[in-house]
Amino acid sequence: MLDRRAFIAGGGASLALLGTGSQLIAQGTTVTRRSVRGMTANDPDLAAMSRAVAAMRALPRSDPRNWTRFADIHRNFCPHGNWYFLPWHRAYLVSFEEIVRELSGKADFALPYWNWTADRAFPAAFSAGDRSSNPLFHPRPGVARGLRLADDMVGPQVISRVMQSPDFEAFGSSRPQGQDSAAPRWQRRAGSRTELEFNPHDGVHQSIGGSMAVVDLASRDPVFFLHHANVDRLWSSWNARGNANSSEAIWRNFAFSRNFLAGDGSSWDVRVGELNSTPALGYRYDGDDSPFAADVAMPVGDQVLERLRTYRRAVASGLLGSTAGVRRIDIPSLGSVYVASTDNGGIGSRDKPLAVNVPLHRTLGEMLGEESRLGPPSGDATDRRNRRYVFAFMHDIELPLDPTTRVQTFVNCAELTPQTRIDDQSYATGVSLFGSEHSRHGAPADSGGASLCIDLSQPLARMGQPRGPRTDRLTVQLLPRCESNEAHVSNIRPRRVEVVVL
Ligand SMILES: [Cu+2]
Repeated sequence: MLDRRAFIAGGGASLALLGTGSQLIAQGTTVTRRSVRGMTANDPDLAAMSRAVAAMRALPRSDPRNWTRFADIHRNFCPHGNWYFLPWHRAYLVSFEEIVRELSGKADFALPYWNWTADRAFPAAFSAGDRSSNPLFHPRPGVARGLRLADDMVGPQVISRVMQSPDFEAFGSSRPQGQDSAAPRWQRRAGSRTELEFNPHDGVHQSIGGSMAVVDLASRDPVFFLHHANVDRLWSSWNARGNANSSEAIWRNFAFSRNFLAGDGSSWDVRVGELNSTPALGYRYDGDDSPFAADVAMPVGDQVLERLRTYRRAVASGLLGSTAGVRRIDIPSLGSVYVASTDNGGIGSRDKPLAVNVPLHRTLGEMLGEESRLGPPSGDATDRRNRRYVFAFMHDIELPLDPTTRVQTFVNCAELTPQTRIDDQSYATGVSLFGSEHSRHGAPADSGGASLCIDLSQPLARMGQPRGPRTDRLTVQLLPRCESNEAHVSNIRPRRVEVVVL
């Protein structure tokens, strides 16, 4: 991997990466991104960010660092719902940090982050005053209504579930369907959105509202960068726990060309493989190692990773197709992976949850073996070897017209009604829908339908699986919630539901 400092020594085209203002970085300093919690408005990093945002707003349109033009980079290039989501946004933050260094004169500027799990209230420095007195201010309907981020979106349980994702594509959203090369056209095609993205990431965007709730405008709100710094911090923290990023060439070799800027406004091209680790990019996070240490165990064992690799290879090779039914992939000495798929014509709405029955033709106990355990790994070696996962993929989703709809997902709930609460043992998680306008209007026309990957292991384990009720099907249930007076704007329909028993 290339080190940012190595670029300097190497010279050549990559020199542009640093711009001219970052003397401290050039000398090998790693800056520390700190939590915004407790920072006062005159904190040196916040003050530098504030100065730079004001300067970017004052730049003419002819300068690519002009605030609106810099925000348009997000509109024009950002990937969501696929495995470029994390590296692309990491590079966008680095680009912003470089510009702030250049324009604020604070050469060791480090972007603060907003740890919404620990700090549910909106960062005060961003909501104080008004547009004329505070460059970090922005109109935010959600904040004006008294933002309260729910446990179900950003709470410790959600974050530890995210941190227990077994591999990179289960953690940071998966590869676009059918991707067969690292050609630029794959950048914004649809893969499957996983919980880090569809729950805390999408949910916080949506909850803040205003620009933040719309992909095309999101980064016009300065808090965008603190929100994404926390997403980026969770990625770095997942790695620090011993989880590896994807080793696939079509991920690592993918180039973001002519997307980003160096501090001086020249173009900065970067490959995904260069965005793998934060120290190589000149920064780290404070308290990197201990945000959720108490309830997060070790990474899964090699057996689980081998099952996942086999499954992903089968998907990539087109082996699984998309016809309804159950398919089995046998793995020498590791048993079998099952993929059960069904088409769906039903629609779920606020008043009437959707239940999709996915026939398995045998019980989960028969698929998994009685020795197996579902859900996240503990430190025990046998336990890690026998650890299994059940994922539900919802493909080609027709999304609700009201993008503020939040979709609660359940599995095998005996009596799901609009009154069912999320402390029910069958509850899996909640889905927010940032970027649904892109999926609906097809901003990149060929991006494919939205797709979600939901981990059912925890609710199924709570319900006693694999030894529990001997049912030969799984019922995946969706309950949209929205405030609108008209129920139909919450309508959701996944055209295909796939259950993967790993
Ligand atoms: Cu975002």
